[in-house]
Amino acid sequence: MSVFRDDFLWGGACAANQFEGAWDVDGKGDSVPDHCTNGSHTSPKRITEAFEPDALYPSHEAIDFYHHYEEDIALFAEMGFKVFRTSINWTRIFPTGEETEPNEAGLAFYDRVFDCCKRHGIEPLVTISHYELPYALAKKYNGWADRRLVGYYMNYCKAIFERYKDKVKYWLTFNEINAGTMRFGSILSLGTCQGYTGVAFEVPDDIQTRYQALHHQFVASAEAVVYAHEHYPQFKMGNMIAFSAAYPLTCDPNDVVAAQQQMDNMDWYCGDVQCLGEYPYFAKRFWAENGIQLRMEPGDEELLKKGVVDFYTFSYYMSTCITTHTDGQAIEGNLVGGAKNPYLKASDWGWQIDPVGLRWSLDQIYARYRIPLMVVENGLGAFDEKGPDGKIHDSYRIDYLRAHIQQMAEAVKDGVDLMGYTPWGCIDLVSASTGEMAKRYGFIYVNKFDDGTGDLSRERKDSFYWYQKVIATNGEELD
Ligand code: BGP
Repeated sequence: MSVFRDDFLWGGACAANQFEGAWDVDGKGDSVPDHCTNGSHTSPKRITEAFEPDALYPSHEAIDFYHHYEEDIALFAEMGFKVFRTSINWTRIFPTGEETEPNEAGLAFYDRVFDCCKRHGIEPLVTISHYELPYALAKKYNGWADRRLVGYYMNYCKAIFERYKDKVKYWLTFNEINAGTMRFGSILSLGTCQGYTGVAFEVPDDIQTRYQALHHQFVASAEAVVYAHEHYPQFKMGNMIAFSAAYPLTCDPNDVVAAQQQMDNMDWYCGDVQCLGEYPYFAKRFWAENGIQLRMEPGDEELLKKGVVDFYTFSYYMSTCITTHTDGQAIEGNLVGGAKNPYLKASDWGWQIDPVGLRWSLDQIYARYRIPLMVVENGLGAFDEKGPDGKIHDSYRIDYLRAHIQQMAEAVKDGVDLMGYTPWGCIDLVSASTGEMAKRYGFIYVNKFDDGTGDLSRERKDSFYWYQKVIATNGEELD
């Protein structure tokens, strides 16, 4: 007997800017990622205001899901997907973010995508904003630093809610909203990069601006949830957090406190606002010690209280260790690095692989919020080489996913209410951190390479057939 619910949502996840391509087609405007060049593990991607003729902008073509969606969704259906997590490209609907009328051609594209999902019995799970802010809003307003973004976001939400009310039930307000607690977030999610050109993740940091911008996102998220609940009671509204599982490197109590603070700032700061409807108890001290003066408007506190989400979703790739000692060896990671854990191995990109940490995270989150959870990103970014038979034998990816599913099952046995699982990049796509194609996550291989070449053809990897079996047996058959 499977431990997972009968209606468990098995599927996969993608984000518009990382796989759609067609960046200027059918009236689409340019978004912040459209201004980012490619990079690699060793050479960072850049953001440019003007498009440089010799530079490569990977989002412009990506894997061209825009013109391959029927083929791709058919492949997802062949694996047995129950759910497909994707995002709407804000700039397809409102090219600069400021229009009063949505772009019909953009809306029609997602009608086609959701209809195609429906034909295959796949439920869409839509991230409203996944690192795809209209560039015009970054340029004119310094992104979310300006409270007027709340209004533009709401215009966008109202347009897509009304249009897709019969096609989409599950919505996530912001991807990895806690990216805003880190410098990375300035480019990725907050768009607080007005006038900046250079290495993307080296935007001059201003913590006051960042936390104010994040507050505006909380307000926008809450307003969207309240609006959705009032007008579309059938909707289920979720948040999305890049979950950082942080362990103390040693049992030195100072390390324990440091690890706790890391999780407070990275995980619970945003989770508490979106699930409990208020800033956590430690926020005041954090603001004071970091010189942050948060400007709240009358009514904000009530709005946050009312706008709590129905379910909690998160990405989980790795864990990290925190230490107050100087001898820890640094590691890289999804948004956040830390110290090396001697018990864990890392991916080729230095992310420490820790399936047990997923069970621990699920238990921690569920203990705190007691609402249904969903793992909406997880996976192994790896170099895939074709074997002599011309196929991708990605046993390393299967091993990674199997171990994580086994730990999800343990968490379910612990009593966690887990709704579903959508591994990241179910079809190969552009990396958010480096802009590479070479960092592949998919069950489906795409012939597209870092230099922009490739015929975009799709091929099933070994993991495709493996995942098909996992879904068919509701997670029981993992070999
Ligand atoms: C998350 C993002 C995704 C995705 C993933 C993998 O932070 O929500 O957009 O890309 O990480 O990261 P990367 O692409 O850098 O390997």
